[in-house]
Amino acid sequence: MSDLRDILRQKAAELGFDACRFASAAEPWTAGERLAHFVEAGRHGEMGWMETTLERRSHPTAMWDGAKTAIVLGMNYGPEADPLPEMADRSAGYISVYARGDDYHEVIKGRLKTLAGQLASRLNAEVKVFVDTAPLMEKPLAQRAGLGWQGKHTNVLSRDHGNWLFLGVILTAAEIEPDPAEKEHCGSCTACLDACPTNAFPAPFQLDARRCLSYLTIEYAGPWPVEFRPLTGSRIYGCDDCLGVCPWNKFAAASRESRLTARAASVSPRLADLAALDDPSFRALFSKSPIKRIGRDRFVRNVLYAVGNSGDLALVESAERRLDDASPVVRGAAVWALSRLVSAEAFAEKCDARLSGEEDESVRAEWSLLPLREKVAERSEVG
Ligand code: B12
Ligand code: SF4
Ligand code: SF4
Repeated sequence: MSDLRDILRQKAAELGFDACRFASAAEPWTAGERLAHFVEAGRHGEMGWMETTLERRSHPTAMWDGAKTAIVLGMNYGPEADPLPEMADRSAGYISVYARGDDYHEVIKGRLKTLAGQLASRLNAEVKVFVDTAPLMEKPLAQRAGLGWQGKHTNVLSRDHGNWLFLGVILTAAEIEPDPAEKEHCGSCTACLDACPTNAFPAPFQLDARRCLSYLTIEYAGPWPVEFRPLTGSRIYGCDDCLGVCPWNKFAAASRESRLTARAASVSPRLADLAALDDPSFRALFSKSPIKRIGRDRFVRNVLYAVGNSGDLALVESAERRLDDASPVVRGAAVWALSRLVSAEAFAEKCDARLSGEEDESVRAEWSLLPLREKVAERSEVG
């Protein structure tokens, strides 16, 4: 069987994967109980699909009772340079590294299928492929296969590749000899916990997704709780802070996969341009990108929160134009952005007249956020 493993590793490398390791899919684990605790505590927020698939998600055999072996693949999406300093430019948006090229689901899935086809033809055994969207806990499987370990930020990192790794899994009914599991190598380091802008880690190795900017920018549909809006800074899609500060990135290299290479439009795009996107121009700009999935309204909402954090008065007009947007979540975010950029008097002049014509409850609520009005008033008193 070790011949088969070598053949698959070789084939995986030819397909552009940077790691290919094997684990038992049938042995019990504690990850399912931890997932149940995560959901019981409400840490999944509005990702209701985690709750509805909880049972099937708890262990590979709960989803497919024939699963014997997991083949875990890693693909390096490392950037050319440390991306975090890009956030110093507050008039530009920050898009997380994983979303700067083509959608990784599309890049990886076809190759997993090719690899699974090779396996099936050699073993005459059933195979299934997974990347991200199935009810399968990919990270604990990756650790069990020895691909890396779940760091204190909960993501899988590796001694060979650092933090910028996508995961994909092939489950098979064939028994294949497993690789040794990886141990945890975080030691006394707390860099990721300390770097998190929203304090999203209730404890090391645990995340409260409700506080995570990746969740808020991508998964959360409505107006954000106000406390998180200033904390997002210029992050408009995903967040890389906890990954980017990890010392193990000194072993990371730039991705060799051209489809994952950053597009020019995804590195420091101007907020003024993004705030002006309508649906067709959003779709055209982010064609084949994972960003397309969240839709124009949610994306422009994020852009307007970043506009409100920019301190750039040249962006006042961009926010003001969105006060009449067809989408309530965009109008609400425009109100918030203006309240941060202009004086209380200017805010009243630009916005108050519109309140009487506003029918959407959530947008009206933006005006009635007392702390917001008080803060605006306070700032104009000071300044
Ligand atoms: C839901 C989800 C999210 C949610 C929740 C994230 C999370 N940490 O769970 C949100 C939207 C926030 C998110 C964000 C991101 N995600 Co995401 N996400 C997923 C998804 C679909 C499921 C993950 C899951 O099951 N979460 C549930 C929790 C309970 O799982 P967990 O964190 O693994 O829980 C473990 C720990 O909490 C630990 N634990 C709990 N208690 C205790 C106590 C002790 C003492 C110890 C030691 C451990 C421990 O044990 C649990 C079980 O292993 C996976 C794909 C998949 N199908 O697996 C991708 C996935 C995890 N995401 C991925 C990525 C890239 C990201 C982002 C980096 C994207 C970005 N740049 O914005 C961020 C990272 C944020 C972060 N710090 O985690 C990659 C990660 C790849 C990797 N190398 O790990 C995955 C695997 C997708 C993929 N196929 O590549 N994601
Ligand atoms: S992705 Fe950002 S907000 Fe989420 S846990 Fe990491 S540092 Fe915190
Ligand atoms: S930053 Fe430190 S604690 Fe966090 S994952 Fe990396 S090594 Fe572990």
